[in-house]
Amino acid sequence: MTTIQGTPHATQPASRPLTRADFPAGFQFGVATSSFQIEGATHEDGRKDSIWDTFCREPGRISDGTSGEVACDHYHRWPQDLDLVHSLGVDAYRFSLAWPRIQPDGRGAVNPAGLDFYERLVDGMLSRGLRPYATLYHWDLPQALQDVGGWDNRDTAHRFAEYAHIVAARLGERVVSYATLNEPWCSSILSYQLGQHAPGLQDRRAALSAAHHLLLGHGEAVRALRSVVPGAELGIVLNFSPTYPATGSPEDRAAARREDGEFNRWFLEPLLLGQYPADIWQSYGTDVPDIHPGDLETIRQPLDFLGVNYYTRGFVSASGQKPAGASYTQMGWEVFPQGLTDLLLRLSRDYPAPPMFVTENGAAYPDTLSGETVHDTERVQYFAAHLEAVRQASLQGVDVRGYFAWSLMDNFEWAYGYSRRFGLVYVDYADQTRVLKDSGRWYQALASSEAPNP
Ligand code: IFM
Repeated sequence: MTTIQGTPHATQPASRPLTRADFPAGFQFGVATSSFQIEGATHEDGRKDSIWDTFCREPGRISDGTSGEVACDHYHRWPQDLDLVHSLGVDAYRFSLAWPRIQPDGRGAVNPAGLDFYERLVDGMLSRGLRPYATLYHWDLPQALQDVGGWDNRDTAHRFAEYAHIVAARLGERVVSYATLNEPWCSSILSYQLGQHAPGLQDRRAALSAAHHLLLGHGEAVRALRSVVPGAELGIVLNFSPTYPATGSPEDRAAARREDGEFNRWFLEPLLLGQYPADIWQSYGTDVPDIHPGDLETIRQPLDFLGVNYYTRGFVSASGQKPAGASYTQMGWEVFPQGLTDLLLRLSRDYPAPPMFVTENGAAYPDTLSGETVHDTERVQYFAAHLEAVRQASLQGVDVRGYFAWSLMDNFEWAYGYSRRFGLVYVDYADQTRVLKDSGRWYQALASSEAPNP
């Protein structure tokens, strides 16, 4: 495998607005959300605490001091929210299920009200002609499992497979696509080593153990799901940050290779190759996870799709150099659409990758409501450039089958609380009004354009 380098030509934006005809027949346009970020109703109908409820109660963890208690109140407003998704003209809705609604203690007894909620939601999608793309774990682990070690405890992998089985047994193939995990880098490294996400630990050994158990849980869940929903598409969603050395110096190249290994290859290679990257394994010394015989075979399950979340690249410089002329979103993330083309090309050329979906891509900017809308020109440009980047990859032969904008609406942005807005739809948290932004109208025009002939 080679460290990614920029392809020689910058992405040329199309001179006219993109339409469906610019993408392959059957290409899915969608929008994405996750349970904890939008649902609220954290203690209704039998749901118990997740690690994020606990984390939000710890002083200083969330920058604006808020929590997911109400969020977008989607638990109560889901019919209107699905109407909104439908009004965008998209094909698909990517959502996640809250494990603590379904198994409030993370094991054993199932809470029927939790399953009922997601069944209504899925049926609500189908009745509106929307294809349900479910994610089983988007970070809201039942607190009861954290109390016995969370993902650092190998048993959590088995509990996750059991939970996946319960969900699929109820929702079946009405859900067309099941992703096991969303962004395991975040639920391990960011959460157990960097301390920025729940449970807020700073322990590299625990983080690598959590990462291994997440991947193991993924493999066990895929096996369980295959037996219950053989016709559904099964996969996993990873967040990628392709790394680019600032210069051709050996120091920058080595640093970029290392960052690529820790961020991207550490998760990708066990899944697709059945092994951890040897260079990074060695560099982790005694912090490496305890691997049992058969674990890597379990982790490397045949997949129907790989979900690719892309927001920005890593620009790696041993001397702290910054990219020239770069622009940044409110997250401080560089806007670099070319990275998405490069990433998709690399995944399809260097790995035995299954068909891919861009399962998240989007940008936070400081929106202001102006009259009946939000003029979020920068977000429109961000989406246009990244969709163009997807088109470029597709033109170069990458099997990319869909794109999900992050996010349907503004929501709880984890450690940033409500201070970062990613939505196509503006949410006024004071009264839960939803207002379509210019970016929402832009995406609607694309999704509503005429589809190419199959
Ligand atoms: O909001 C998150 C989402 O939950 C996971 N991927 C990145 C998004 C933006 O930070």
